[in-house]
Amino acid sequence: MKIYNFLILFLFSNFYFSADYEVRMLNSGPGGIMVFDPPVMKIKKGDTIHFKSVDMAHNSESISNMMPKGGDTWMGAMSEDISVTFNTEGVYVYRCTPHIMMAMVGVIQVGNSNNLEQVKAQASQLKNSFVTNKDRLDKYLSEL
Ligand SMILES: [Cu+2]
Repeated sequence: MKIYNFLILFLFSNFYFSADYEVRMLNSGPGGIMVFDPPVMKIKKGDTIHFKSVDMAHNSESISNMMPKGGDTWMGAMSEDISVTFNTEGVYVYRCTPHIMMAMVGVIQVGNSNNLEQVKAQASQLKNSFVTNKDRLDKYLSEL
């Protein structure tokens, strides 16, 4: 009976308790100028990331061709927090809309990384639009 109760508790905790994480949007952080911190996250399906507007004039926006098929897109308002819950597994690259030229991007892996090769192919295109921090996205993706 005890074991049965334990199993029930275990199942419930998996289904109903998902984790919450925070990513700060910064003018300057551990990884340089104009960064998401932390820039690379590995989370589970159903987890939520709160993008915190710490410094002004940043946002978080998904990139439609750098995410898994069927994943939800998001578009945060400038200088405002946004919370995103990830219900589709795969690798997501997102950007700060005004600072994409400075490679203000972040990477989130939700569960598996089945679409990583496709994301890397798109990354080599996106890199061309970076004026500074040209190697940043490659570095992030290599950390997965
Ligand atoms: Cu920004």
